[in-house]
Amino acid sequence: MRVAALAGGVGGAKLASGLEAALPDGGLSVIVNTADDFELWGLHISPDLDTVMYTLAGIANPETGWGIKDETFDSLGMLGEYGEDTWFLLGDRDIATHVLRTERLKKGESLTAVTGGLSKALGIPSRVLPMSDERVSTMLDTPYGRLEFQEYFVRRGQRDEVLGVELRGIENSRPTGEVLEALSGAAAIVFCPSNPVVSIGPILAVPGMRDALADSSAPKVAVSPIIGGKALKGPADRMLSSLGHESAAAGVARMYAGLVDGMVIDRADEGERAGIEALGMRVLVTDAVMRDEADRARLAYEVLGFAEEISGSSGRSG
Ligand code: FO1
Repeated sequence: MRVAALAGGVGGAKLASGLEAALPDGGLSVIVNTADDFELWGLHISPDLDTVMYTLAGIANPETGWGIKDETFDSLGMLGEYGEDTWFLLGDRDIATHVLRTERLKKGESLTAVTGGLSKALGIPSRVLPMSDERVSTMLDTPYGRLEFQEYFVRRGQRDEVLGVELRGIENSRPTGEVLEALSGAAAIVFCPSNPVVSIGPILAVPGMRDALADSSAPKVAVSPIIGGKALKGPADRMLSSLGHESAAAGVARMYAGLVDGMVIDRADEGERAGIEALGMRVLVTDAVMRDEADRARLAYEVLGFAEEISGSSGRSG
């Protein structure tokens, strides 16, 4: 069974690792948001690609979910000594990833090829695919002014109200051949529990992505990143509210209406089942919190079972 998953950072990477564990080697393709990418000290940094890569390679920092475990920060310390502002915590080992990525991109390799090479070297059996090889940057309008995503997220600690989102460069982006192939060959497509505005949103906004999803006859299932009205991690709940969406599993379902066949929601949100079903979606209520690896694998099995059930009941060949 081949599965394609759409993912952003930490929450998406966790479910992706569960899916990888539940599938035969090579069965999973993860299509990752790259609109958080930015440049620092001349390095091309792709936080979500790296979070997914490190998680699937089993080397992610278990406390933060991003970065590498047992990391040291001597290079950053030295940059600080030179008087640089060290607001973005780049670890010594992590820096090697950015150095190589930057070098290979400069030589003309695509981000897809670079990521494939890094993933292979880390022994990852799945395909980690940037949503597109063109550069897209999430810009956020806040009362403080217009901020690049990482300035908002890390430098200013997500304290600003988000009043608008611009995906700079999105009109010139397109899904890569690898992404299109992953979607057309998938027996199930999973929207991971990532921020629907700034993680899944940019993936869906790549021109041609929605058509590719619509063209696929595979069942499409989304896992809500909002539980009991709150995001498990990050600012998704506040962002949904300030942008006029409902900070609830049903609010996420509304954003995905017409795109997905089923929503996976937590037991805490059982009361929202009828509202989501009214949108024409099937609903699976389960424990959607991933505390450890066992939870990731269990949720992944449940998600795949749910997709299969949808496939069977709608007469899909998927
Ligand atoms: N997140 C933080 O909250 N603070 C950091 O200093 C930070 C550094 C960092 C370095 C490399 C990397 O790949 C990710 C890093 N992240 C950091 C996470 C990242 O910025 C966010 O999780 C995503 O962009 C949101 O999906």
